[in-house]
Amino acid sequence: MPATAMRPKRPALRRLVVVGSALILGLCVTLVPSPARAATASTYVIGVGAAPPAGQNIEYDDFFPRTGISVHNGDVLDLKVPSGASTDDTHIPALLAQGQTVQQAFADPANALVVADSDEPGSNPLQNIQAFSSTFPPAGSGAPGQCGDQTTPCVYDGTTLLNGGGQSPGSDFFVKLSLASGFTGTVTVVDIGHPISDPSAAISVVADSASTTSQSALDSAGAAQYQSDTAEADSAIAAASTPSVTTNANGTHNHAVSVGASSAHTEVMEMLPSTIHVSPGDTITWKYGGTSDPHTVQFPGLGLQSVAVAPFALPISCEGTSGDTLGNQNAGPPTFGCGNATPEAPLLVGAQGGSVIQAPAYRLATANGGVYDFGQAKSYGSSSGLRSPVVQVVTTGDQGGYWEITANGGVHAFGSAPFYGSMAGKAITAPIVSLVTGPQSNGYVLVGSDGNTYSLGGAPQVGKVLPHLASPLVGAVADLNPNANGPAAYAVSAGGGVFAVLAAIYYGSMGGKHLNSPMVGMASTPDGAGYWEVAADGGVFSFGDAGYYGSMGGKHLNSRIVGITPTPDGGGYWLLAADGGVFSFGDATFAGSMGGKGLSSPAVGISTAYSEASSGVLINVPAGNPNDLPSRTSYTFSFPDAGSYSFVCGFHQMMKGTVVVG
Ligand SMILES: [Cu+2]
Repeated sequence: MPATAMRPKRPALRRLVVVGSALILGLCVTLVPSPARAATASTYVIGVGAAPPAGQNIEYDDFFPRTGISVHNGDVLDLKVPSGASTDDTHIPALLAQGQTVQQAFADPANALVVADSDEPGSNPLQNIQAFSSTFPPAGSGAPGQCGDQTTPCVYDGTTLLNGGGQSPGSDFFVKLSLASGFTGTVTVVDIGHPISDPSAAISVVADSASTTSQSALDSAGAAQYQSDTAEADSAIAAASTPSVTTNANGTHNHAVSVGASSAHTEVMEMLPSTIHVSPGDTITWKYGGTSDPHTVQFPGLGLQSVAVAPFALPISCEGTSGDTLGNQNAGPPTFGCGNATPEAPLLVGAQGGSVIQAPAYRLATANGGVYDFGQAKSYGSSSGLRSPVVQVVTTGDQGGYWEITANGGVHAFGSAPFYGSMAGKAITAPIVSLVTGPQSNGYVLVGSDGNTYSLGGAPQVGKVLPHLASPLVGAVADLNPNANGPAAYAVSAGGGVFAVLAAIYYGSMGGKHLNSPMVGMASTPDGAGYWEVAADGGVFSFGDAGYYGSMGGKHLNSRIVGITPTPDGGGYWLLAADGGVFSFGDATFAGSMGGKGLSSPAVGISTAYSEASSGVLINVPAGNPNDLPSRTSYTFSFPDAGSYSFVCGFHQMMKGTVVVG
C-alpha cells in the first residue's frame, strides 16, 4: 500500500529513515553463513522490495530472493526493506500460518487494507486499518510488549499469521522461527500490502542435520532476480509508452495512455508516457496499468494544492468506540497521530470536479463590487451598493466560488465560498487589504494595512504581523507549501517588505531597497517555496523558487498595476491594471480584459481560475479480495483549449506528466 501524497507525509518519512539508518549500522556485524548443525541461531536477510535503478520509479513487489532459501528452525529472518526503495512504497511482510494459502490470507477480511466503517455505515472506506495499526509489531519500536527489532525479534510458531505491519524503506522486521521441535517444511512470506498471489517467498526449514543457504548465496540469487525483475519492468514500460489513438464520433481523437504499468513482480510508478501531445478538442483516456496500488489522475499536477480533489476526504480522524477524534494531520502515515487507534482516512473514490480541462484564466473585481470573469472562470454573482470599496477577490480552493473583501472588513461570499463572518461594522484599526485562507481551512484571516489581523471561523489566531511597520501592508497571501508545519501566510508592505507569518519561510524581499514605485501586491508559488512582489509601475520581483517571466516595469502603462496572480503550475502570472487591463507572462495565456472598456470603478483584484479535477481512485480489485473498494480502471478527460496541463497521481507524487494541447 502506498504512503500518501497528502501534505502530512514528510515528517513521518523522516522519522522512519532515521530509524532505518540506525538499524543498518547495527547489522553490519551479523550475517555469518550457517554451517550444518549450527549450534547458535543465524540471521538471514531477505529483501522486501528493492531500490530501483537511478532515474526509474519501479516498485518491486517481490522478495529477494523468493526461492532457494533453506534455514534451520530457531534461525532469525530479517525481512528488510532497502533504504533506497521507493519512498512512496510501503510493504507489509507477513508469515502465513502453517496450512494457510496465499489466497486464503488475502481473502481474510482481517488482512484487508480498506474496509467498511463499522460505526458510520455508508461512509467511505477506511484505509490501513490493520496494516498500520500499532497493535501489530512495528519493527524497531522497542516498546514493551512489541517485537520485530533485532534485540526482540517477533516469534513465529506457525499457528497464526504473523503480520509485520507497514514497513517503509530502511525498515527491518526480525522474526525468530520457533516451530515445533523437529519441524521441517515450508514457511511462506507474503506482502499483504500488495495482495497479488505471486510473489511470495518460500522458506524451507530443513533438518538440523541438513545444510542451510549461505547469506552470500541468498544475496547473489537476490541480485539475479533483481536483474530479471527490472527487465520485466522495462518491457512493461516499453509496452505502455505509446498512446493508442482512435477517432471519436465527432472527428477528434482519443489517446489511450497508461497510469503506471506492471509485470509479475513489479509495478511501475510512472505516467506512461509522461508527456502526451494532442490537438484541441481531443480526449485522453487514462487506463489503470498497475496491479495492486491505487492511482488517480489529478489536474493541476502539484498545482495550487487545493484538497478538493485529494484522494483522501480530509481531515483524517482516529476511529473510536464512542465517536471519532481528529487525528494529527501533520503526523503522517502510518499513525496520523492516532496512537493505538486506527487512522480513519476515507477515500474519495469517485471522480471529482468534472472531466473538461480548460486553459487557466482569471476573474477581476472592481472597487464597486463588479466581478468580471474570463476564460473558464464562472460567474457566481457580485456585490453592489457597497458602503466600502472592494479591495480584493479570492477564489475558493474548490474553484466553485469566491469572496469579495471590502476595506471596512466586509466579506461577501459567492458560489461555494463559505461565510465565516466579517468585520463590517466592528472595530478595526486600519483598512483591510486582504483575506487569507488555506485549502483545508475552515475559516479565514482578514489582514489590515497596519498589520493587525482578524481571524474568523476556525482560522488560527495570527496577532499582529509585525509590531512596527515602516510602511502599510498592501496585500497578503496563503503559503501553499505542502510541507509547512501548519498554516502559513505572507504579507507585503508598500515599501517592499515581505513578512512570513506562522509557519511560512522567508525567501527575501525588496524591503529596504530602492523602489521606483510602491509595492501593491504579491503572489506565492503553487508549491509555497517562493513568491513574487509586484509594484504599481508593473515591476515584478521574484524570490525563492518563483521564476521571473517578465514585467511591465519601464514600459508605458495607461494606469497603475494593482495586482498579480499566478498560473496553477507557477510557470507564469497575470498582472492587473486599475483600468482593467491584464498583462500575461510566462505560461499565462491572455483570456481578455476590461482595458479600454471604460470601467466605471477601478479594478482592484485578480484571482486565478483553473480546472481542478480528479479521475478518482483507479484500481483493479480482483474477485474475492476483501478490500472494500470498487474496481474502476479508466477515466477520460477532454481538452478543448491549447496549452500545457500538468497532472499527478494523488497517492504517488512521482507519478506525474504533462498534456500538451496545440
Ligand atoms: Cu499512484
